[in-house]
Amino acid sequence: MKLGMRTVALAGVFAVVAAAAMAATTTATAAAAPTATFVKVSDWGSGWEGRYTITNGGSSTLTSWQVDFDLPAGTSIGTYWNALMDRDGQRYRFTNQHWNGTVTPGASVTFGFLGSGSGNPSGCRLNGQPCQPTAPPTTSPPSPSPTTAPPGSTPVAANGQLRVCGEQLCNDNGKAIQLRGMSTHGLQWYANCATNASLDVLAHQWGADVLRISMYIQEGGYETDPRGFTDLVHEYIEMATARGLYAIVDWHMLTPGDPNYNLSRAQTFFAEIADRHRDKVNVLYEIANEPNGVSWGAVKSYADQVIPVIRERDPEAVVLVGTPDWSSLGVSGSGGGVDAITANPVAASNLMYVFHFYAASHRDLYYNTLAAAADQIPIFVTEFGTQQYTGDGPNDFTMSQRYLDLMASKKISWVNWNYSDDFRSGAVFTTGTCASGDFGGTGPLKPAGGWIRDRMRTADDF
Ligand code: IDC
Repeated sequence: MKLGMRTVALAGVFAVVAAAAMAATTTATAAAAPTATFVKVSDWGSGWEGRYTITNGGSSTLTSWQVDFDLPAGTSIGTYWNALMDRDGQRYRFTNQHWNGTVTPGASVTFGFLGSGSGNPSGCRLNGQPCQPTAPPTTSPPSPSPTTAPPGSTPVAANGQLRVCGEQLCNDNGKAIQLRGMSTHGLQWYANCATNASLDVLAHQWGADVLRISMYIQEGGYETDPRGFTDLVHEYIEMATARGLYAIVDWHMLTPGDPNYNLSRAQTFFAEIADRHRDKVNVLYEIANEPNGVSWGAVKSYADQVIPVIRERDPEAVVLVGTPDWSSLGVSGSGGGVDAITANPVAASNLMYVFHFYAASHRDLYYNTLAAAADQIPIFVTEFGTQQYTGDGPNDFTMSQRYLDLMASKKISWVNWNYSDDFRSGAVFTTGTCASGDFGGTGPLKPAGGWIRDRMRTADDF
């Protein structure tokens, strides 16, 4: 009897050891070749975030990779990052970006995307071979544990489609958030400062959440080549998207100051932008950079004619409306101030009003205006500088820090002017940086660049 029990017990031990040995064998077999493993990281009903991790279990280095899979009808992919995407019907193909194609033995890379609909990928192939060479386990799939957690989740992956909730900007889960980022300089002058290399630095070293794509209309901008500038903006939206950044499409009207002067151009431009990018969750539309010399009524009339063009195509996206007197909410001139806006607001949801300031010039007057207005209307600071309103002259970091503290406490999103190597003090890079193509670290930064980079690198509260 005792012996019998002992035998049973030993048999039990043997069974466990055998199972462990088999598991080890399975793992060893699975590890012999590169694999691609899919995890649905989160699912919010109408959509989800998916990630593939490619692990090189083989003994030779992969120099490129390509993952193909099917999605069922009704399920599609919008935003994606850390890969390039192609699509043939419901068959999707992701290939490496130039910076993550090499996977040494034992290493892994991850790319991700946001899906809508409820289906899952199937028929996965990695470089033409099944993504999982061995039969998938019959037990429940591994839960998304620390090993599958995102190495470098992006701002868009974390927040999804933004909306305006009360006076705040909210993410997909209804949490009020603050975005921080940089504006390009005018694309007609400094497109060479916003490249794949510089945007990698902005996304991965600076920790930016948002890129403002600043397309002037006059001064050699859009009006001189509508097709060329529209294509350039498409390209920048894709570049921001590939890095999981939000993209503000800035209709950078400045001179003349009446936005109605460019009304039909704006309608043409935004129709195409919204058509092309309607399935992305990361595009914000800034329809008038800095109205000036006009009343709030003129700006509102313009907004009333541009917003429907966007909404017809991209119903949910956040729209940003410039305000009188160079987007000062009217404080610096005769535009009528915040009261003119609250008395006659734009009748559209997911809409925010734009405020710009240059700390060394605008000081307490603008600070107090911003502090008061933020409790009354949704505000997005799409442009500010730590220097004078010329974008030049000495920095006032003390005053700038007060503004930043205010914006942090009220979760007002901000974008700093500007990500270029223009000679003025407000351009973050020293002259010649963009031609050199070496944007990393703090070496190429002017004082304003180093200061703003430090403030962007602190953790986001998403
Ligand atoms: C300035 C640029 C400068 C350029 C000028 C052209 O720094 O190189 O020659 O525009 O108009 C704004 C504007 C922004 C200005 C910036 C600094 O939105 O276009 O950039 N500024 O003057 N509003 C307040 C300041």
